[in-house]
Amino acid sequence: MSYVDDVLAKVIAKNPSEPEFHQAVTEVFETIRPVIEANEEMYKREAILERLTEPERMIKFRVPWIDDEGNVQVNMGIRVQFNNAIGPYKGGLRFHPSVNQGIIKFLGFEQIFKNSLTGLPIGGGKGGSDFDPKGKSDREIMKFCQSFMTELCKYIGADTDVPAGDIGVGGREIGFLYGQYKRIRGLYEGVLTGKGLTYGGSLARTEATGYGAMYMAQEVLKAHGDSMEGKTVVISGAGNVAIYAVEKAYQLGAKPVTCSDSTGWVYDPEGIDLEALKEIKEVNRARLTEYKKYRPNSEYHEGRGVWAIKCDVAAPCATQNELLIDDAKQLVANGCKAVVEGANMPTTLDATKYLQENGVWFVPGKAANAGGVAVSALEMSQNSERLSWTFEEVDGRLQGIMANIFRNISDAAARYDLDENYVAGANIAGFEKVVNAMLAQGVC
Ligand code: NDP
Ligand code: 2IT
Repeated sequence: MSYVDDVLAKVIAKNPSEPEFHQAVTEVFETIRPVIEANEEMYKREAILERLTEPERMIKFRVPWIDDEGNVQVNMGIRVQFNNAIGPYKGGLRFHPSVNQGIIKFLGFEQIFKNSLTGLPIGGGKGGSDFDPKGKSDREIMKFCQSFMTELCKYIGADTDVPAGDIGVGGREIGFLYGQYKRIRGLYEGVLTGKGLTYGGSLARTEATGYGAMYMAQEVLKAHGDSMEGKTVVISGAGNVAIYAVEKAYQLGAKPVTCSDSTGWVYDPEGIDLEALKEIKEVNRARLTEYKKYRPNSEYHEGRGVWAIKCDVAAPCATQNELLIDDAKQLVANGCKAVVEGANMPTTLDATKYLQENGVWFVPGKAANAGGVAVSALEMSQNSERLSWTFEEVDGRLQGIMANIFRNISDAAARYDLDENYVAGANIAGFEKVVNAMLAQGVC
């Protein structure tokens, strides 16, 4: 058995009931196989793949809090510090009832390679809780965040581990988490990113992931002699990433026509009304059923279904495994040219393969959604020098970083005769930097 297959089998056996983690590791291992096989003895001797798949540290803790009725509630909190070979652990916190150890491990594993691709000095980590923010009052959110940080603050710091937002964690939650960290640790430091602009946040961090995904779409089209101008874009999700993907799609001259949440989806043939979407989701924290009140000519459907709409570019921006094989078939049949993953691992392995085999340019999340964490790293830089850069400065750097990522993943794929396989390119380019650093630092 080859070294890659041997370690993959061990990872699956050693981490039962973690299908998402198996999926993420399988995708990376399958695509870095040529790199490993070119130097198998050395990688095996150094146990690189075993070290890469075993988190450096996992912290699990109880999060007790008291709801508005005075009842004691208990949730699980977790932080996976996966790999700090190239910088402090960096990655978001997810608050969603589906959160478990396997999901946080898959996200933390992906983050290692994504953060490497940004070209910035950040290692990989991820955390979260099975807490469900839906339907909770602001007071309850605050009490939960304070309890969560009371435990987490022992393990993080501006130079050790710097969390940020993810599903269910946005500006409101980061504010409450930051306040509690400051209070307990007595440090006013850049321990979290995605902070508010009045207390150390970076301009353009809110927009960064969605903007970055659309910059990536622009890059991949440009590489094929085309542009976003006049393109129809199908987007899933209606959260932080989706909203700013819609905004940037318009700025690039394209027309985003869909969005979705966990109850249903909207098709607006004239183009999604960005202001309505922001009001529904950012201000009112309401459901997409409200959208029709703003746009009577739009369609609202229960369940899932955005991938059935004809488009040039598809951007899954909600959650993992939301674009399935039948969706991939529909996209191909409708002439879709490019898929850029705004979410983390939104496309299943078989759907990815189908899209690639049918000539769709497929840019995986660890490259396409890296704009968020890249601007987080820029927020860390600004905090360190105690300065704030302008929106134009940060956005300009973001655009440069996305173009650089596209160049690097294209080059890495070409070096192994895997032209246009951006999944392989992203995994190889991300892997090379981390592994060089690991080898240089010895067995640790
Ligand atoms: P938000 O919480 O802001 O929005 C998530 C959106 O996806 C909501 O519309 C939500 O609907 C929908 N959604 C979430 N889970 C499910 C589910 N199980 N089934 C159906 N719909 C679901 O999160 P973000 O926009 O920040 O994150 C979206 C994706 O992007 C995630 O995969 C995240 O890991 C990834 N990402 C985020 C980054 C960031 O900077 N925020 C950076 C890089 C990647 P509802 O409200 O109904 O639950
Ligand atoms: O998946 C991700 O890259 C994020 N949720 C953002 C992480 C960060 O530290 O900004």
